[in-house]
Amino acid sequence: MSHKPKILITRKIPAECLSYLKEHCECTLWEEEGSIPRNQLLEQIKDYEGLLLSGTSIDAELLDRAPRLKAVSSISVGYNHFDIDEMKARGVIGTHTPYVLDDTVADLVLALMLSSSRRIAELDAFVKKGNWRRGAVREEHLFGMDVHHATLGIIGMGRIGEAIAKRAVRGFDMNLLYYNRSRKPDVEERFGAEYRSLEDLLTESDFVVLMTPLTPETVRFIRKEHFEMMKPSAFFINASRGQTVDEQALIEALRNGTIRGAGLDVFDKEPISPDNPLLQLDNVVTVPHIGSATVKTRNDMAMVASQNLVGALTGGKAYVVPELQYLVK
Ligand code: 8YV
Repeated sequence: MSHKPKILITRKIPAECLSYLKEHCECTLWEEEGSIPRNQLLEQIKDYEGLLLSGTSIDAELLDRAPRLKAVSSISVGYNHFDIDEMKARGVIGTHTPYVLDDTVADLVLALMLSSSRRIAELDAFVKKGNWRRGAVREEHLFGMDVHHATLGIIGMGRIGEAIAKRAVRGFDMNLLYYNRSRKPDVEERFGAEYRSLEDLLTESDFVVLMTPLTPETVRFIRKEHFEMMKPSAFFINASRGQTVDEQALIEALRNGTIRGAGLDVFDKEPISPDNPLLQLDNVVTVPHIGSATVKTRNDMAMVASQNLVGALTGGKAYVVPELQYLVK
């Protein structure tokens, strides 16, 4: 019988993913709530060739204790928790789950745009507190801002950016601007998107959506001076990673009216601290990093991640992260 690689599954996954993995691998499963605690992972990792996880840091400390490790499969599209240089140094393959979550994350971004500009969360609380009195809705201080026909600026025109563009242009007749490391002629053609410098995008947009991956180049990418370039009527939406923004600068901009509001799925520290000042602001809509969190998409991500792990360990197909693809070629 051929050798079955030993893998550690560090969090619960759907039953069909587990049975698929069991066909191909010798599986050890963390069955308690949440992910395996780091100290236990560090203790156990030495025996395993493969690791299935989400969000756990793959760094020198862990890799030093993992002499057999060949592949790490993350149930996420973002892979900022992979220390790419350390993985390269040891030839450890890292995989992620692109494509399956694009539409789900794009839906959430539209929800954040609508919710912040039409003040859904704030006015939901208003109604539930019993504050809705006759005539209240004629009062301008309760009015919101339109999404349709407004100008949307997307920073980071990857696959998710494109899915947002499609909804914004085809569904809401928005004008589309984008900033990206490289021009995207097909996006310009399909959605009438216009390329802008970061500064011009910030100055012209009614909604600014940050959709860039977190890399050493994008840490604190949006700072005080950038909020100051935005319109006082503009909304800032972030569903990428919290560390791409200077959160303190965002808080100031929201407090002093530099911008009108924000819709946030991601935060500098997650879970967010209950005393974070963002949670005191009426002009911020917050959700707990649920961009990809629908039943179908999370199941699909877990299955893609399971297939990636088997593929990476057996020389089959896998979505290896771009920086490490040379390891499998
Ligand atoms: C993940 C995400 O599910 O895919 C990503 O990069 O941010 C989410 O969709 C989350 O990181 C938990 O794994």
